Amino acid sequence: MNTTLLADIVEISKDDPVAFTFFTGYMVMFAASVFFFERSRVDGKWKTSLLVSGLITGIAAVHYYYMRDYYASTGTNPTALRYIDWTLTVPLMCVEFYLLTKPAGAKVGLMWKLIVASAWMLVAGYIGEAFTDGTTGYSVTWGVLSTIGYVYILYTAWFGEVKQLGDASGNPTIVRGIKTLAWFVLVGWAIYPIGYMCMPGGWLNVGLGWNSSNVDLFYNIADAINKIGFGLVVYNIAVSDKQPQTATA
Ligand SMILES: *C/C=C(C)/C=C/C=C(C)/C=C/C1=C(C)CCCC1(C)C
Repeated sequence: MNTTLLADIVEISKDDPVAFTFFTGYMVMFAASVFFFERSRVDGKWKTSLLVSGLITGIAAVHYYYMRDYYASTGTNPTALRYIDWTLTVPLMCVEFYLLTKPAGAKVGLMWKLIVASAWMLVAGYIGEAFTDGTTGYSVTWGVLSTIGYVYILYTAWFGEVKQLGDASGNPTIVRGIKTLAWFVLVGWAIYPIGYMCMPGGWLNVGLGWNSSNVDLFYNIADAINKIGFGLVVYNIAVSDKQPQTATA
């Protein structure tokens, strides 16, 4: 197998919306990173959170750079690059939850539980995509296993430790911000399993005839919404928080 990266891009075909989203995705991730890295508008205690937001979109930008070329030259899903990107960026989103709840007493264990759940979700998803035999049984089994990790993060953000510590902070800006992030996890992250189900054997593939090129369409749109959206929520918390700097920051 040829793993070198990769031929020059000649053109984007006008009937290839997937290629279009790869190129746009790269550029918006890049632009968002510049925005988040410029941290002079926020208080000292929020600078780390903004840095992490910029790292999330920055890591994504680099992967999109390679994924768009991969897609443009092969026309196939850049599954490995996709999952390498997620394996780095989703744990960093878990770090954001930890940083937001740390002033209210979050322990580092909370961060690790979320990271382990996200790793579980992604490893199962990767096995489900990369090694699929095209059967529904295979696709659904690994999809369901992956969903266990997803539901754990969802629960923690909506009802569990993240929600409780947010409330305990007594800071309305943080309570509202965590609520918004929880909505992102519920609605924005739910786009990914929709993409997954377009894989051979997946329910949307079998049921509606959606195919592998839809996978990247869903993933690219979801990434832009979630990675930039998450960062903007954190940015918004940082600029609207009027509470004095805490000792833990
Ligand atoms: C920046 C990247 C993000 C936020 C990626 C999130 C990915 C998911 C929430 C993926 C979830 C999946 C399932 C819940 C089941 C099917 C397999 C996955 C991995 C697509």
